[in-house]
Amino acid sequence: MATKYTAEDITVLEGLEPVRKRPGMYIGGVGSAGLHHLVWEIVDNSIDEAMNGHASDVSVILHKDGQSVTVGDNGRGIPVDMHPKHKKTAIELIFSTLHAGGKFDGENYKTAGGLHGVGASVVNALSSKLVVRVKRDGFEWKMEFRGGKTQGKLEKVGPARGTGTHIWFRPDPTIFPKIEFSGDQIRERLEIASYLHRGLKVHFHDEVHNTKHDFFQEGGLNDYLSRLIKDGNKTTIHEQPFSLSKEVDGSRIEVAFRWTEATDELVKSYVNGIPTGSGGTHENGLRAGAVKAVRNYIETHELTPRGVTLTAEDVREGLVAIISVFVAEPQFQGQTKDRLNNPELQGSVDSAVRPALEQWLNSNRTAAEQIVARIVLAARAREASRAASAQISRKTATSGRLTLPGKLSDCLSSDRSRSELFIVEGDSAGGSAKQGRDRNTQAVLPLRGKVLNTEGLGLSKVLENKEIADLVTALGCGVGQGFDLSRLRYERVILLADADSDGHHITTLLITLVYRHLPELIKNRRLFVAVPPLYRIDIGKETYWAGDDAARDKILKEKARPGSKVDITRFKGLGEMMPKVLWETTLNPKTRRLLRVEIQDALETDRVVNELMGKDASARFRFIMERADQAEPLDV
Ligand code: 1YM
Repeated sequence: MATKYTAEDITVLEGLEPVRKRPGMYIGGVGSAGLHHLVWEIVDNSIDEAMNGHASDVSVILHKDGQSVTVGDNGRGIPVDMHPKHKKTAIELIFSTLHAGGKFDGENYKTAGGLHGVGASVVNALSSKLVVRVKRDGFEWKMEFRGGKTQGKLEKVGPARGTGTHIWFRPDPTIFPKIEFSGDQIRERLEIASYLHRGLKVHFHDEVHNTKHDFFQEGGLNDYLSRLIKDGNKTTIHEQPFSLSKEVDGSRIEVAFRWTEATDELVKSYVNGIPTGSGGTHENGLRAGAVKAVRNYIETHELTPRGVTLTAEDVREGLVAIISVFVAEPQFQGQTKDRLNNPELQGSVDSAVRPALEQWLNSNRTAAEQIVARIVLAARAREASRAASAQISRKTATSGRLTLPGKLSDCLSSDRSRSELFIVEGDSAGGSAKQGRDRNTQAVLPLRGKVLNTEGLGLSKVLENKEIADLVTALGCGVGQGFDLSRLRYERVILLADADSDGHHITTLLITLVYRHLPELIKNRRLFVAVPPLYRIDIGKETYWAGDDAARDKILKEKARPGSKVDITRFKGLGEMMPKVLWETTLNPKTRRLLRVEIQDALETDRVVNELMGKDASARFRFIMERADQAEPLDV
């Protein structure tokens, strides 16, 4: 219960002249921000009254002239009784003297940010005209001021039902060079206030734009969080947000957050309902507490990934968070006074968030797993793109070279527009390709064993596979959110596997990997499949190469004369091909055939890749890429 307010409780220090002389000291400046500050001050008094349990509705009207505002509430009404010592009414003291404040018991928070209850008098001092109407004890009262000075006595208008305070004011044009209130700014601030003060009903009538808004958010911060995620077009990682509302050492701490797939971090912070755009101790405490909780969870459940260290930034990537604290004596810092500086808040917030979040993770295991996977992914993407950017200057920096996979035989030229990467199945085929290639422009990366089937796997799982991680590193363009085509180290990425069904399977797995995790390579027409020959056909002194049975038969039909000596060799694999032959048939841009991997129907491709997953690989191969015998040779 709030202590009953009487006029005796007001401490008077001085008149309003100092405010008119140096407005900047009280409202930050006389520009647009200072002008709107006047509205916030009066609104804050109404919100205080509501938050202390005496009012349910706050209303604001931006009048048609765009230069005057009315703020009202249905609270107790500003006291109108006479101050025994000063022989003035409470309302007059509140509006016409500086540092006059009400009496607050420990249970109440004053939301006023830094002005500590002097808001009403500051607004009055800086208004050419201000009219306050109070309904209280069965009557309506009215008092008028000009430039902060009373215009006659407190007037008893007449009997009235209900209670409340309404203040109309017009800022002083001799103080503010430009008086033009922004309906959008007021609306936004009021809407946010309705999120920060759950259950508060806020009404805004913008007479300039002829619009009316009613804000009431039952879900409080959680509703605000949903709005931030929706407005930012962010994809969430887990179903339910984490939220907390706790009293610590006399401060109220309210927090809501959720992880998204976004690569940035978004934290909105407030102190006593006032935005702290430059953060401060409460934000620091939130970050520290959240990071510690997640790290603890990862350690306790032995989820630490191999080969990558999780930084605090990894943990916070994609986080969308709101922290709202109510503090008895906020200290603000910084140029624009929008950073909270109360040192005790950091510890209070940290120690409120950490155990609560840890407990939440433990009782929401699905969400916890999704969050941890997201964080590991952030770490892997960070390391992959760091490696990639280190490689960018592969010709100039030796240290950059060292981070490339050891088995990559890179090309010598640093001209990316001419360079190609062959991804080759198996070490022996890799050996032939390495010897047979044009080492100036062609790089070779041999892959060992079967490639991981990535269909249906999350990026973090995919990157745990060493072969794939090496491939991503060699490409240099990063993966997932960190993908950047401009950092791709090669003009063409060419898959080279045996012409048999095993080879097709491997090609299919690699296309699946690219399709799901590096789709930009396909979209930008940078992925190709090489067509190595399956047959060598010697007819007399001439040698021909055929990629499949149909090509073989065509050559035999067209080239073989009756009686000519025909010798057909079927290659077992690329590995047994002489390097020179491999160059002639498969690598040499002048004579080879390449198939470009294209997606003609994205939805259909998605369906097929999905459907055929784990089924006959060569069938899938036929679906995904154009068939060799249908494809036009590419002039690349
Ligand atoms: C449109 C702005 O100022 N409402 C309002 C203000 C006050 C009270 C009620 C009030 C407070 C108390 C007792 C108390 C006051 N504020 C101050 C000061 N609306 C608006 N509604 N009875 C009524 O705090 O004990 C003094 S009274 F000075 F803090 F601003």
